[in-house]
Amino acid sequence: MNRTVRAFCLLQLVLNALLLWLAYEWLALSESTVTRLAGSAAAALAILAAASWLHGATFTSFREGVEPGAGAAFRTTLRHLFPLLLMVLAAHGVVARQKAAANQVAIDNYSFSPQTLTVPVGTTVTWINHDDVPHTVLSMDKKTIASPALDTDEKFSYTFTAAGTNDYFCSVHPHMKGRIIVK
Ligand SMILES: [Cu+2]
Repeated sequence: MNRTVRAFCLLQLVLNALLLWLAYEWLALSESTVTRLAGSAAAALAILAAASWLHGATFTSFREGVEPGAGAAFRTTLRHLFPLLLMVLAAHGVVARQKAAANQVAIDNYSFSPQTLTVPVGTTVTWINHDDVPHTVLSMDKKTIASPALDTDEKFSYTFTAAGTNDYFCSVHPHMKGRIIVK
């Protein structure tokens, strides 16, 4: 591998990684409006096409006897598309699950877990009741955050739009306390 080829190879890798990162940052799984969903779909298509071309170009550049060109690049991509998609979906699933778990408070055995959670402004926190008795999530002022009684496996979500410390408790069992710190 000479120096030019190595530099080209590195550039391809970096650009591919950049495209995948952009795709991940731009595409949300749960879009709230049809317009945003359509925008995301268009962005996804453009990113997929660009990534496909880069991927195919990388392979055809280094294969002997294949004429480098857009056609060969896309044909190579088509052959590689299925395992690639599986890899991207798997990576997305892992990251999405970690993100979701990071913003979740479990109610287990009459306590909130984690008891103190620190999240960035704009985060939606979800409480889920794993106990077989009902619990609630109620802020100290009893109105900012006010969930209904949560039965087993029921969830309640609240989006924190301002920085600050939010203490809450369960109105059924007032000794159950928790804190969400929003930064
Ligand atoms: Cu309770």
